[in-house]
Amino acid sequence: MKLDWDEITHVTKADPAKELPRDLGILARTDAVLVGGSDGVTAENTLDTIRAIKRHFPNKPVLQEPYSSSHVSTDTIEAADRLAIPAVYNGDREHFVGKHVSLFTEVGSKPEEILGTELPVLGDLIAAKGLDAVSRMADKIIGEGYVIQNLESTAAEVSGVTELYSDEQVAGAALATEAFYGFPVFYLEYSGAYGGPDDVEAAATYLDDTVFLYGGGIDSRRRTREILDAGADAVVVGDCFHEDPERFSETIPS
Ligand code: 1GP
Repeated sequence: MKLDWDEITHVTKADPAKELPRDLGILARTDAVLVGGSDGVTAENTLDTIRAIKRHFPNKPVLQEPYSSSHVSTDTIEAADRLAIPAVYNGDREHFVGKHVSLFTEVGSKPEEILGTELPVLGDLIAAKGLDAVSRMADKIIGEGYVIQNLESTAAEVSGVTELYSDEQVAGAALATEAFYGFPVFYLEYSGAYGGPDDVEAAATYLDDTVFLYGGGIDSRRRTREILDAGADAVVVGDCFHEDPERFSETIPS
């Protein structure tokens, strides 16, 4: 499926470890769904979540956002339209370099060298479907330059984030994404807290070709508007989707 970011201003983050709202119809007006979480996520619950959403909305873009290779299986790769993989600027080395080199080492290796490694899922995929499947998978991967700005969040804990960036550093990370690393997405993550427009504005100054996602504490149309007006391309809404479907609907820009 072609992903047209110009059409996307509202993204829902569905956490596979949490129960989905009973009426998935509330997703009708969100533009895309990211499936991922930091705690209790497995390839199985991820697959269930992706499939449940696709059953209701076959044409809505659904991206898997795995934090660990254990969240990924041949089935999740096939079911999701993209794999969005965070590279956390203010995390530990494992979350900016280590994981990704491991992943692509496997993707680029020959099947017989992969089978039996600690990421058997990819080995199985390659053995079953050949190297074409590997290149199809590589095509599905998009990198997200990620800054996590809430030290209390599980995302910060699992990514080894111990310090917040200043507005200037957030802007620097945005500029590095656009001008140096070339990730298609820059994601400013306040997970569970509302960060306000200041560092959104600072980052937006430097983002032209890069899609700019903001996530954290969006629970009203006013906040959605404030973040979009500050220069983000889209808001990502997580907690509200699982906890308060009515409020969730109010976060969608009219
Ligand atoms: C979390 O950015 C998302 O990864 C959304 O944050 O849960 O605070 O809405 P909330």
